[in-house]
Amino acid sequence: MFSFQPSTRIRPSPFFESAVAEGLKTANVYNRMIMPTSFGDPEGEYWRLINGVSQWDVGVERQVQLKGPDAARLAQILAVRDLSTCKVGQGKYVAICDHRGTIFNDPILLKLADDMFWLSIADSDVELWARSIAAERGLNVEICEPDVSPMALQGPKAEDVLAHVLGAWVRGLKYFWFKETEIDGIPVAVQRSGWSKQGGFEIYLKDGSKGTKLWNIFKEAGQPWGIGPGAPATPERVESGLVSVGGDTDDDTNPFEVRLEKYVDLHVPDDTIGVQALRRIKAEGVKRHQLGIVLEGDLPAPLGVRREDVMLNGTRIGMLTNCVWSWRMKANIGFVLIDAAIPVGTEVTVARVGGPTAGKLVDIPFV
Ligand code: THG
Repeated sequence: MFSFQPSTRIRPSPFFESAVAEGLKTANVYNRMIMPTSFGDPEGEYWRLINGVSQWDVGVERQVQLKGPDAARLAQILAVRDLSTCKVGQGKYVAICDHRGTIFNDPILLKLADDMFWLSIADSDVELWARSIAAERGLNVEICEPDVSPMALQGPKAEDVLAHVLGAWVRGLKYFWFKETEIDGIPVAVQRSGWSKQGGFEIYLKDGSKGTKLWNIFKEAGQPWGIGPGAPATPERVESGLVSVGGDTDDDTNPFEVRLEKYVDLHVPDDTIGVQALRRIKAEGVKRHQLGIVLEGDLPAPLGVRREDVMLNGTRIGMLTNCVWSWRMKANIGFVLIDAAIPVGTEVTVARVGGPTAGKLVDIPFV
């Protein structure tokens, strides 16, 4: 019997005990934290997200807080998206690139005040990066990880549950906008967001000692709508075309290659990290693109721990970066990152662990 070795290096979220109480069966590591991934019924959890409401411990979406006179300047130096029009109370999806234009994180940026931001990060150390950049550029800004942990309610019924707990005002919240409030005395920020395309909200808990209490408030309030535990669902996010930076990208991937061009503003100031490289890349032409693939075969054959080669007429044209069984499409689907000259509709072969498998390139999103 295998069990987990407790460690100060791998942090459970404030909702972890609730996830265990709900029957947590599998988990992963993300941002050096435990990320719940399944409660034993992946298909049931998938349909609950598509048709109902699912409750997720996404405390692994750690926050990096920028505060002080130069906070807005630092945010714009870190993100290759024009933030000049971002209002207090608004969130924006941003790409963070290195000096070569390689994307290594894609946070949601929340503007809490003119001099205070949170970066709700994907899986890499943005706090370390932000501290280094701020020091090197002599900026007057304090960088820390606040005591803030997101929990998500996702699915078409999420809004009803939230309105029941908080009031009808949540129905008027615009995409990525948020409001700071309290739930039964628990301080939170509530945002219309979440890593699915089924609609929903994230509740950013601002007091880590109240995780179980907050979880149970929504667990109980959601009973009439059939709420149950879940987690960011790979089949849904692949069908919907959401990118997983670090999963679907490698150490050389720029935002253009993975369909994030609309979140890149090449006119941001020259001191934004990566923008000069991205202007060059854009002028020279992007060499790879991300497409969907539908594979032959009627049994689930998920990608293991390695990406697989995509072949055309015996030549490697790129890689399969994820693959998952889609219950709606009844096929293995995935994303490929391949030579930009190869178009949708092309029949390719993937060098799968189980043997060569035929597949057809398609547009994203799938559904
Ligand atoms: N919520 C919060 N933090 C997060 C995530 C989240 N941090 C990590 C990770 N997810 C960041 N990545 C994404 C990727 C995509 C989206 C959100 C966060 C997303 N994209 C929509 C799309 O691509 O269609 C909409 C983007 C837009 O149009 O502005 O939602 O989920 N707190």
